[in-house]
Amino acid sequence: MISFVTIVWLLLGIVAAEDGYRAWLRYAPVASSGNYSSLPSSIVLLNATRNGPVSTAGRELQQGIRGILGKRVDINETATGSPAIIVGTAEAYKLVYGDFEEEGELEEDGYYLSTEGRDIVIVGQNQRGALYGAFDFLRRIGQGNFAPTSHVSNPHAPIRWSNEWDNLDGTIERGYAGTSLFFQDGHRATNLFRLTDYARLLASVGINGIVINNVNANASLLSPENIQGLGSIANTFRPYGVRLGISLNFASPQIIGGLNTFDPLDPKVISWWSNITDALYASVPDLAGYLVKANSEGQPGPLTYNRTLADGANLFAKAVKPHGGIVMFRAFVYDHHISPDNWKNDRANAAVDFFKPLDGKFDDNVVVQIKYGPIDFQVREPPSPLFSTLRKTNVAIELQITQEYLGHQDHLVYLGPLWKEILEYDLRADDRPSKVKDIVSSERFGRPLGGFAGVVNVGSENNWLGSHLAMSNLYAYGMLAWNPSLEPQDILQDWIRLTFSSDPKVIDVITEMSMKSWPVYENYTGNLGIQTLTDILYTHYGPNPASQDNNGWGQWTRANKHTIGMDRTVKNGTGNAGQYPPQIASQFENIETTPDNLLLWFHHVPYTQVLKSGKTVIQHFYDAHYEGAAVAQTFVKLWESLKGKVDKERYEEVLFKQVYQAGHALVWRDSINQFYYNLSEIPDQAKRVGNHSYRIEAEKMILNGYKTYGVNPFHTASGYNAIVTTSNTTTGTATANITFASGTYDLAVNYYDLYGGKADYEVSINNRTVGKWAGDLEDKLGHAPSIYLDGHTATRITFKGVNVTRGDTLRILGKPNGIEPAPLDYVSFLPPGIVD
Ligand code: GCV
Repeated sequence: MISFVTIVWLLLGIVAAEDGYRAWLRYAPVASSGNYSSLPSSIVLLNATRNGPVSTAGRELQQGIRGILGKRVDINETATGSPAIIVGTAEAYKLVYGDFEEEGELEEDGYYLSTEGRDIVIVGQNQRGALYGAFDFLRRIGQGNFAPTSHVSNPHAPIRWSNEWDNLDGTIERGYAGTSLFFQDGHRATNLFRLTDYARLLASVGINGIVINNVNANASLLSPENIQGLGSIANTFRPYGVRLGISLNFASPQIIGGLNTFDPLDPKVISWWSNITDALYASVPDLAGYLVKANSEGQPGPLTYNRTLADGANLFAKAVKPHGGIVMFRAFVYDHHISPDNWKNDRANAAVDFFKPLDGKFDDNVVVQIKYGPIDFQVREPPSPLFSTLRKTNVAIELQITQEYLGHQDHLVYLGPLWKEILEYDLRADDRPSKVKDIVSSERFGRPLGGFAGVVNVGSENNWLGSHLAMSNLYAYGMLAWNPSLEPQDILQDWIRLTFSSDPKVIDVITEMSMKSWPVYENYTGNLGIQTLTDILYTHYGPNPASQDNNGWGQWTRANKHTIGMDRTVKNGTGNAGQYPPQIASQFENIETTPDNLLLWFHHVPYTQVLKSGKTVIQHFYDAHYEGAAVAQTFVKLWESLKGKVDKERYEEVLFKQVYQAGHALVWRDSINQFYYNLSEIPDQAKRVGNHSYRIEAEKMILNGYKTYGVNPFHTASGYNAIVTTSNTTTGTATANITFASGTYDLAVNYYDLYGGKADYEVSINNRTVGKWAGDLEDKLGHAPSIYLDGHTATRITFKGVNVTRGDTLRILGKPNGIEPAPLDYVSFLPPGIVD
């Protein structure tokens, strides 16, 4: 029989306000406590140091068990003789209880969890491991999984870090969730309370290090005051076993040190860094180390003095060595002024070109941190060939949780499957199995160090990443860094149960949306390995394929009227295919053996090139964009099917994003298709591209106070034009006679929502108001802002089930505000089931 108290506690779990702050650590009640009805009533903490991870584990277990099972457990510091949840290091456990049955050795940060006997035993190789074991236990019971278990779990790699690109002024580079939790006005933030909760989140998925400032580093982080501030930040992370790291500006000795050089071999520079390092360790005794971006995108580095990148890395390695620190040295080094006129130039070659000659020259506490692909977190890239090139150097893989090229958390893109594909990729070094995951774990080439770095960029938004569903990426990052053999779908479903609910419908729906989301996003952005096709010169958000080419950034597509793609072959192109080990190189060298999804990454082909699928390249583009955008529409309906099954606040917030994504997917679809249709002049076999029979173009309406505006890029407006008010104080109206057959339609209005103003709109039919809205998405979404009419600001609002009689008058009234001239693109009258 369920008691009254149990019912109240279950109800409390259901109705508690949910804003996403607690993420997967909600500790929501589970309905059946199964075997755990006889859970011990006390926790015994062995060798717990004040504020150490074992103490944290005790508090976390207490809180979790209370939330999940409604049971109060006490904490003791010594064995009681009664059944207990015993938490501590293996060493401490053995002293008190003797050996424990463990299958497999405990490695650094690993743990043993047993729920099979009278006691629940959670034993870590170190204190951090014990905390991870506690989180494993809580993850299980939090999902209603009460099956007895006894297992050892060791991390796949020692380095499992988050990187945050926070600036001292409180902004976050490529952050889409508000302002910095770490810094404000040039100093550490005054209020650090959220850092404790962030530390919890990170520790709960096995992250053991955090670099808190942008790799484009500000030297004034090293001022005495800021060094002291770092001490306070480290104190908030330490109880969770998360060690602090910082990014360095290579030129600091000159910028803030008063030296006239930052030459890494100059004795004055060496001693400056050694002193600063000592000061840092005095403030943060367990500082994990440094992260360095050098000679990349305008950052200073050793090349200025004709020193090698290894000279630069080793300078820091030697400084931190006596303190036990490490240096993460980024392989993201390239020249962003290369000439596009030379068809042999290739940014994708840069990492191997720079680092191959240095293999073996890095100190053993240097780890070269390599982005997963050769360019920059695109929607699809092959793994970086540097992974198989460096044999005598420690390496780590850099992944990006923040969705810089993948929709800024305003599009749903679950990244587990993308990362998994890269990690499982077998590079066949020396014709032997050489999966990326085994290279970065240091196992394949027998290196002492290796691991993972994930660019997270959490911000001040309550839900951390600005999107409830995007949090699956942070969870999956930690889980895959701990064990890359896990399946992304399994990880996702654990996350859904912990974050939302164990209701099978909730699990099915979020699984379906999330597992489709990466292919869907790839379909309506950049296909066949051409890269994301976003605007790389401005926000990295909406479509602008032309921005890729004819500049020094090297993210070229080489698209012209007849052909497209980078020729990266050895025989004819940039030679990039030849940077891979022979088996992979020969696969990429030949069109026949290159998979369709990387065709344009490696080959320059006519639009009429026939793919393995039997379609031409151009028809694949058209079809994929239509398919992707169509599936994005279904996410709205799928999510709506969860009404009442997800708390109201998160339900509404996710719904808002999905509706927005559905509209923006259409912007992407039309924009990319129109761009390539214009360029190639090859029509869509299905005759969809450029034909929109349900639309009324705003520029074709009768305008009063509005004028036609040629949008740039042209393909980000239907018919290339939009309308804007004639001045930023004039209210405009656009009217048209409706010639569609009488009936019920969904009325969609495509408009532009600019940063810097909140225009008001009203749409009416025969003076009957259909809807009103404001151009205020900048307050509701997180993507990088734009002040122009373009692919970033283009968006759609839909009014459903509008009755229309042929001959009615459609009228839109737009009232400008600030710099936003109430811009309108078109109105669609969509019969049921039509998306256009
Ligand atoms: C932090 C890309 C991003 C930059 C980022 C850089 C890097 O170029 O657009 O914002 O800089 O990568 O990873 O260093």
